[in-house]
Amino acid sequence: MVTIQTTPFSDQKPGTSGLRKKTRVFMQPHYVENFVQAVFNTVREDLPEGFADQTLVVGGDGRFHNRVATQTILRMAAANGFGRVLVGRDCMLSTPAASAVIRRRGALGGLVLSASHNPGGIDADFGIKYNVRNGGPAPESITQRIYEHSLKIKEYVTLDQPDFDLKGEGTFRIDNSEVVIIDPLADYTAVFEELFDFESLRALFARGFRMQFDAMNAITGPYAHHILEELLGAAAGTVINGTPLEDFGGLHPDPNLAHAPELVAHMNAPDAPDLGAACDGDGDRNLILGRNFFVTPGDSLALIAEHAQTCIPGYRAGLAGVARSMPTSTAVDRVAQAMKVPCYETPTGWKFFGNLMDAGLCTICGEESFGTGSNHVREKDGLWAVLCWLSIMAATSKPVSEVVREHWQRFGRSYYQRHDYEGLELATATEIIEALRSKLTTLADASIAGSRIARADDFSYTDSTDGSVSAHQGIRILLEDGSRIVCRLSGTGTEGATLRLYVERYLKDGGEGAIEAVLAPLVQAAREVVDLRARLGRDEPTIIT
Ligand code: VG1
Ligand code: CO
Repeated sequence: MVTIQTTPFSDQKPGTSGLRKKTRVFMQPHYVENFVQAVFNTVREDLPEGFADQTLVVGGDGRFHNRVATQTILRMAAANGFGRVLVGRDCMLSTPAASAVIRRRGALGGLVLSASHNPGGIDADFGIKYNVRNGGPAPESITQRIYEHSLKIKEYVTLDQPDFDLKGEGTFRIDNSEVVIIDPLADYTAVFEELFDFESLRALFARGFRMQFDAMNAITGPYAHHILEELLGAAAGTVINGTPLEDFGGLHPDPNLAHAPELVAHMNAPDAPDLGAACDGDGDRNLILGRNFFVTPGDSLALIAEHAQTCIPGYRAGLAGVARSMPTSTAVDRVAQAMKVPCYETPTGWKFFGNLMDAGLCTICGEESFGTGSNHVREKDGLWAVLCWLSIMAATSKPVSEVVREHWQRFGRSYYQRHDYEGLELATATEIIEALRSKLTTLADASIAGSRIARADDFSYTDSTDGSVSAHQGIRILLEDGSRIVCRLSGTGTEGATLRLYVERYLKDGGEGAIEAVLAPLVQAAREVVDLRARLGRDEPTIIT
């Protein structure tokens, strides 16, 4: 065991989902080590008896630097005295699989190496997030303490020993620690077998149901090959881009209409399969497509909540409640109302759902950013959403588009878009938000896009389970006709700033309106309120999802 002297880095403050930086930043000497030691120092404050009886889970999405960082963490975990470290074979674990392992093995927590939907490679992005005992992302109270530790770190401990061979399962013993290499698929698959009716899903594929799943050259490839093709009998070739690559083959592993063009083209072709789906770099996001039909994340969340009890055995007892992040469309609110269960509105980022789930208040939750999940783990879960949709297909025998249209007929439709303005100067983006914030009181009496503003505020969230408050979570402008404009800055980027503008208009019109036309007045109003042209010299976003 060796103790290494180090000096702090000033920028190790976790954002929406862990610490995310350019890969080369993480490759600086001591950078990973400092952050990991800051995590251990934080966690140890709450564990007077130390780490000897504790288990740590380690794995990542296979991107560039994943393997190097994993070896560093294994050496440090052993040197810090962890009794057991569970590491995914070849360093692999998707984010929801890591959550499943932490929960099923009673681990203290886990380190997940990923920058999620951000591109990978030496000139792209890398990240580390710490998950706690419930399997979910560390809450803000802990990430703040990690940051404080990172600012005063003086040394870390590690082992003077060569790399572990992580290619096959097995156990290494070092003094009082053991490093156990686990099958990254096993715990996750076991969770799915408890939740879903594999028999009926197998029968669905046996009836000739066809799907295409795009793993985007990222971590879900092996999981999808195993679960969809091997266990459920989907045809060989169902999974495309199914081998995890360190740079995702140059793809941007963000499953949306812009970044999954191969899948979209396939689903719009004359011989399109029944269902199309894709997941992001670390396997927690999902895109759901029907033939020539895009299911928005807000609608997907609402539909899964609507059908879970009748279509999926794991939810047969009903839902305790649902939750969505504040900018996410209100479609799920109406389902909750019909089901007479509570609907919680949280800030952006999965870490806020965990407390609600631990307290038994919420079963299914989601975000507009292509994330859906439930209390089976404490992360959003891309393949879970895919199996939910397969379950809906198996139970209803209707095409995706028809299921969604029936939902719109019954509940009305939230026409919804997110407009991202990427690559802004941080100062400019901050000024935009501050200017908007200072306008809030005057906005209260105004009318925009043909409706009066009912309320304009800066979203602040009080966690009902522990009373913690998270302020400044995005500016909301709520109109009397139910439309909403939301504006906030991204907390996952690695250079400059990204401004996100979310627009939603609710209509009980059967859902057949053209989305651009329906949203045009609101988009126009949003751009004017935020004053985009004056501040950016442009008002067209970089990407619309
Ligand atoms: C984005 C999304 C948010 C999501 C987060 C992590 O955060 O908006 O909904 O939870 O990414 O997703 P931000 O702060 O950039 O808006 V993942 O799949 O990248 O971990
Ligand atoms: Co992700």
